[in-house]
Amino acid sequence: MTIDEVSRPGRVAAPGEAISAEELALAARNHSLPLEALRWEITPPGLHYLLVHYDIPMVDADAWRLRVGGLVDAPLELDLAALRALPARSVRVTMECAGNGRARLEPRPVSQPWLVEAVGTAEWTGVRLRDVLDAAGVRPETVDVVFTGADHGIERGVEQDYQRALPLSEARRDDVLLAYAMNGAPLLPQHGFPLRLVVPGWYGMAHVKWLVGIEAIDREFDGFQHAVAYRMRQSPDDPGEPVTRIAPRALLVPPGHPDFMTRTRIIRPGPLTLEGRAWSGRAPVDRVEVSVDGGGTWIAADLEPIGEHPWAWRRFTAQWRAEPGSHVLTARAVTADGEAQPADQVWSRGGFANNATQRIDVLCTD
Ligand SMILES: Nc1nc2c(c(=O)[nH]1)N[C@H]1C(S)=C(S)[C@@H](COP(=O)(O)O)O[C@H]1N2
Ligand SMILES: [Mo]
Repeated sequence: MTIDEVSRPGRVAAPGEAISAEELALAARNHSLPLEALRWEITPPGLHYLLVHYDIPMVDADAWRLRVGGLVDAPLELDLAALRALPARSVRVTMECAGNGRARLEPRPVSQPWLVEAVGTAEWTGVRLRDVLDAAGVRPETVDVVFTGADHGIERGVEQDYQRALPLSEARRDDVLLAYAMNGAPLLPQHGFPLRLVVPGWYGMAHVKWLVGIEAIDREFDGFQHAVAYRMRQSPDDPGEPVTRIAPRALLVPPGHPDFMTRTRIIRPGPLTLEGRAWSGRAPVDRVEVSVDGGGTWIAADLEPIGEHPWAWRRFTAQWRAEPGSHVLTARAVTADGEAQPADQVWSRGGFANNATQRIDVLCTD
């Protein structure tokens, strides 16, 4: 075999082409949030979604170092003790994979086949990225700051370390963290032990795990995960806009109890409180609407106020008197800028940012 046979270009499935064993293998490694776990404000350990492009590296915490270099006055080499000695800060963040919603697209881009649940919320603790950039003396001519993970692989024929960058202004935001703890405990191996970047409001790909390097550069970063992946392309030669901030989304906790195979929900007739969570990395969510007839008619949900955690999802509830029969439940978030979740898919070749509304089949019976 050759590398080109092993590592093929991205492609879109043929009409009606089923999800392949390769996609199943990815889906079994990278799990989503079980929707019932939307009940928790902070996602319990192990239920946060997971996305790993290559392998989870086994990092020896004692030997590990973070190297900060490039356009800086004083290159740094920091161990965990040095990072923990800096002022600590916690931020509650809802993180979502940019590919969430991909498996529902028609035609379907062939990749990790997420439905709607590639999301989770955690309390991240660490040091401000800005404090570390200031300690290194990042020069003003810096354009992008590049983050390198300890993981390594091949993607569409290109061998690489996982790397993503942020513009300097974004990297210097008050709430961007180098996090060594998740929900008060050291990061788990799969979530980036011993250190990861956390960029509130951005899709998951920006939050580089297993961080080993930070480099200030004088140009826009053109690595694979920027120039090739994570762009909203309509065709292979479309340059596309980069994928950055999380589009608004509301998800309902499926009510009642499920059928094992179809996941159809069974509920009894009578009054019922529907609940869910809504978030956006763009303008804040202003309101959530719920529909029990597949988006034909909408009712306003009660939405928790923003409170102290502007980057975390917010709970909403709606009252419903269920009548016997079949129903399709859905919800949509609308931001303060008037951006509403669409009923129709948002299509791109990579299958990014498809925030089309959820659909839950419900059978109401005695
Ligand atoms: N080093 C590294 N960082 C990474 C990734 C990766 O494969 N390698 N995956 C990214 C993507 S695409 C997502 S969606 C998030 C997922 O974070 P989680 O697994 O902690 O939920 O991590 C991001 N950070
Ligand atoms: Mo992702």
